[in-house]
Amino acid sequence: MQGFIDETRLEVYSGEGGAGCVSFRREKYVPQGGPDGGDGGRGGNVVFQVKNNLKTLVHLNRKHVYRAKNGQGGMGRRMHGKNGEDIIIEVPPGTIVRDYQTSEVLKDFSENVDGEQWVFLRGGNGGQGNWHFRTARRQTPRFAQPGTPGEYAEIKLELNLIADIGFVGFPSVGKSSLLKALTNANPKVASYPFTTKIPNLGMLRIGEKDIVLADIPGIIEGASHGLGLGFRFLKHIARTAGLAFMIDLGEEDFHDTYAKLLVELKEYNPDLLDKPRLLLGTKMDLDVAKDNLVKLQELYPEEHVIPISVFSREGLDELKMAMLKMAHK
Ligand SMILES: Nc1nc2c(ncn2[C@@H]2O[C@H](COP(=O)(O)OP(=O)(O)OP(=O)(O)O)[C@@H](O)[C@H]2O)c(=O)[nH]1
Ligand SMILES: [Mg+2]
Repeated sequence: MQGFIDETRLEVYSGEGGAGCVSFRREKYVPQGGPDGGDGGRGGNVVFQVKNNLKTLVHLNRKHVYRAKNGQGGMGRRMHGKNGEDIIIEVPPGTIVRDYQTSEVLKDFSENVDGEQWVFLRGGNGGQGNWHFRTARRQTPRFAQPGTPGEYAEIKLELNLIADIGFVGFPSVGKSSLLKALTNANPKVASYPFTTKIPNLGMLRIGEKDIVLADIPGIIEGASHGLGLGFRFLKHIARTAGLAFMIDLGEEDFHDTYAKLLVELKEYNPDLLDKPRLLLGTKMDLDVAKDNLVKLQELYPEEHVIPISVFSREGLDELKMAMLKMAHK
């Protein structure tokens, strides 16, 4: 879905190099051992890695500061300090990294392979230990080299979102309520039709995976010919992996809703009917809904109806799993 951008600001630090060590060999019967201070370890790098199972930047929304580890100082007996661990920041394909202040593009992960890494900031170098500084005239160097500092950057990550699953339904079936219940989005919900005027996107995290859900304005009969609002936004569901059709089972006249929705979508673009789809019966907390669910299932024995209620949260886990399967098939 073009025009929907997920973005987040990060501060990243690579690690400092560890200091070189000042040390002299100490052994029994060797009163004046030579210098044996080892080198410091390299500081950790700031590395980005592309992960195909990520679809959004939500996983980076809570923490904004990322630091690689510093290198360890050198030690006696010419022992090297350990290199500082890199910090690896995972991003979905399509992420763009910009300088926060200037907006200059630093990296574009559009053409990427799963697992591809990019070293953004290098860690500082470790300092050399004092044994490097031994010369004929200077047998006991009492100094070593410090590590070099790490680097810092303030950046902005951006991602153009494409919805995985679009909600399709008449006005007031509870599309926005469902988006609100499942994701970080906060769309307006109200009991009158056409509450939603432009599409809303929300991100649902299930374990390690993200799914982008799109709530579009309600569709009515004649939408494909321009009636109502939904029509203008049908193009936004053209690139989704699947559709969730929603039927309000709290309503008495739900019987032909599904057929009407299919007609409107087909008239608009027949390809939409080739997408995998789910059929949801909504508002199951209402008394009439139980009977209506049985009737809906009788009307469409070939469809697997998932009964849900945003109020009681019935069916939401089953729905999440079904959407996950659809989006990451
Ligand atoms: N009883 C019951 N009411 C619900 C449920 N989900 C939503 N509603 C109510 O249904 C009404 C419409 O909800 P919305 O989420 O705004 O519906 P929508 O499909 O986004 O409507 P439009 O944006 O107008 O197309 C609101 O009054 C909600 O409180 C539910 O699970 N149970
Ligand atoms: Mg709505």
